[in-house]
Amino acid sequence: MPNVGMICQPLYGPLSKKVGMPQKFCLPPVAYPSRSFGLNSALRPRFVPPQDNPDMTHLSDFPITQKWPAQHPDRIQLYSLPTPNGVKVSIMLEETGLSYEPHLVSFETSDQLSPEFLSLSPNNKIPAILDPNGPEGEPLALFESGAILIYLAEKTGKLMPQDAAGRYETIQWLMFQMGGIGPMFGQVGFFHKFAGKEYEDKRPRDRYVAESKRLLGVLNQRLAGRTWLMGDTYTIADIATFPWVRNLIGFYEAGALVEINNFPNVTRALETFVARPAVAKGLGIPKRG
Ligand SMILES: N[C@@H](CCC(=O)N[C@@H](CS)C(=O)NCC(=O)O)C(=O)O
Repeated sequence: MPNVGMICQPLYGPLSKKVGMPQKFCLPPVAYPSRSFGLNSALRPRFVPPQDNPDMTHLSDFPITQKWPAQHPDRIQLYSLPTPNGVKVSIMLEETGLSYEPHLVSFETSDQLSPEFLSLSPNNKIPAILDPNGPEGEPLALFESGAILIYLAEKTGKLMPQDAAGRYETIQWLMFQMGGIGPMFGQVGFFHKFAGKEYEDKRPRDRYVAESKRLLGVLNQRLAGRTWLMGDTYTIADIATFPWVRNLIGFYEAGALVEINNFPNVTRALETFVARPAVAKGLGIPKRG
């Protein structure tokens, strides 16, 4: 590694004095590989082809399989419900053609709070997966839809650009959905359609509606002259985003409230999205009981 010296950052504010830290802290420089590090590089997790991995069916060590037994332990196990977060993963699985076995996690019977589900998804939220054939051929359990989408994209080499810059840009829009669109639209649902609609004080509802409109404006601008968030390339960022737009207008019945007609690029992309066969199929998986 070339000696470029230490990287020093000044520490600001009274905290640095209070905790007795030096006014500057220094780190050795990080050596980044000079070549590009897209999905094709050595940093990509190594996946073993299923036919070369006879040991991959040992799912019984995972307590979740006691409540939801695997009929096909060689397939990816999906624990979900067709909500906007849940369908991201069923749509992704349909789009990639991976074989999987869906299991319904019913909120009516509080399945998400069962010890078996919590053993895999400690935040008691769907979706979650268990892949018998994860990196290095070992089983991999995952929760958080964004993490699952990235994982499945890397596993298959699909729905994510192969070049490093395109990959990070896709992740950027994925995070925009995870941190903005999902949480804000969800609050609109609560205050407009569910328990929060009884609240006399409309300020919380109006705050989330205003923020959702702002986010729709950002999406609309990004989609101007682009078919998808990444241009001509359909990616996991679209799979994360459009189920939420569909839900806002459909299930939450908030289309008029957010003045969805002001965002024609968003509605046009939504129409293209729902017309995809894999999307139409994934939207209904797992089947509700
Ligand atoms: N950030 C999480 C959010 C998942 C989430 O909120 N899931 C909801 C359904 S859409 C859930 O499982 N709710 C059950 C509960 O809160 O008890 C993700 O994207 O996976």
